[in-house]
Amino acid sequence: MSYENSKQIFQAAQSLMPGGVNSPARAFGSVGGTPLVIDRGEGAYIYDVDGNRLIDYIQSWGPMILGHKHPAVMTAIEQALTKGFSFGAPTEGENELAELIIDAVASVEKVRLVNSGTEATMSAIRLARGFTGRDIIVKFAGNYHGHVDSLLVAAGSSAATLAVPNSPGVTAGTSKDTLILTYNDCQGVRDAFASHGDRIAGVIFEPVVGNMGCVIPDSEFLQTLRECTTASGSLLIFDEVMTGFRVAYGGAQQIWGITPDLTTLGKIVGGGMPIGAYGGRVDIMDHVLPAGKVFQAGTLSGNPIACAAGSATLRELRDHSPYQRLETLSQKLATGLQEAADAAKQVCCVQRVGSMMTLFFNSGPVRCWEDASASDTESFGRYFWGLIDKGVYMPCSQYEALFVSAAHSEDDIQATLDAATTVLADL
Ligand code: KE4
Repeated sequence: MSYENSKQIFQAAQSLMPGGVNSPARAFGSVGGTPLVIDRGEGAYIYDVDGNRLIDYIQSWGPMILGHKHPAVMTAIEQALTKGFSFGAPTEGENELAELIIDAVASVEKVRLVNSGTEATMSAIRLARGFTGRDIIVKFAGNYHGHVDSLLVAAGSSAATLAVPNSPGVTAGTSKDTLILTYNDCQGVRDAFASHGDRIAGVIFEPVVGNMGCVIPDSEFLQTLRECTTASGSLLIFDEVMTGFRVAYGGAQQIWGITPDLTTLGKIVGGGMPIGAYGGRVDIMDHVLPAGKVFQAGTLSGNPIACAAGSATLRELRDHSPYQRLETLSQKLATGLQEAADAAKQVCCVQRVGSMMTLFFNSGPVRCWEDASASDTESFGRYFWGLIDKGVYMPCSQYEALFVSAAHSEDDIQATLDAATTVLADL
């Protein structure tokens, strides 16, 4: 496959945007080589500027669960465009998307629409602090919640839970109120609440992790988070930006049977257009300005075109549920990838929830960041490029999840497994 046009366009991008990209995840930093410049998408496929067709398992990092250019979403966007693009005033389409979210996610009684997952998580932790009057936010190593200053932190020294900035520009003052714990470590959660419980405003975590690769919470871990937050008067925040409408129509909270106090959403909820959302108990949400005093605002929040795309996507998922078919296709892919790795005597484990999964170059099980970070990322890079050359577009990092869409066919899954079998055998 030729990538010459991608190389030329990406080279030109270097002098225009930092690293030639508008988000670092796209820069192929951990797999090397030049990112493919994408020209268009159709269903389960993307086409790069060199005319190569690839089976797309990134899907814009999750939003395109229906596949690219789904007719119902296209029609909804086209119809919305005839009325204008943005008004900065209430529109009925915002009511419609809010109602779809509230009807879908049991714990969400009221919702605020924003423009990204980052805005959703940033706002949710501000709300948790405003509602409780407390300062500390607990997060977990290996969980990503967007580029929120206070969550761009790494485990610090001393108690191993004190956070320190892990990006220039994030101040010690910003990170001092963040505690970092280990995912799936129940005793660590109990110890943190024993030491700081009356100062903890909230706990935010990924109820299925996508951002260290797909890592699954133990049921005891979920129960411990719910019990400790309830007992201490802290808020439990499910960051469902990735899992919302992905692992189930009602998100991870539907499959785990745990009720959070706040939920953050993004990706699928906008159908590929820039939308995030945060919502939860009405007594909490009514603290948000102008109902309450916790400030949060946005020029393009609830944008009519984005709401049309999001509502059309959620209606399609609600009325023509793809989840059983996604489960069947995803199980076949996960089983086949594991079998191919085993046949090639590669030390790998596949971890999956619904239509999100990761092939770790790791003996597994991967239960936390310490486990994940021991993966063989060099082998992953060769696996990634081997699949690119065979027309399969996997997430460009060991620490991401791949996504199966409703547009993927049995043939696409089989073609992917055929390619992976060869690539893994030749690694
Ligand atoms: P955005 O601000 O990128 O819309 O959402 C941030 C976010 C929040 N919470 C979770 C659980 C997320 O996964 C994300 C964003 N996910 C990454 C990919 N793992 C987005 C890709 C990128 O940064 O370009």
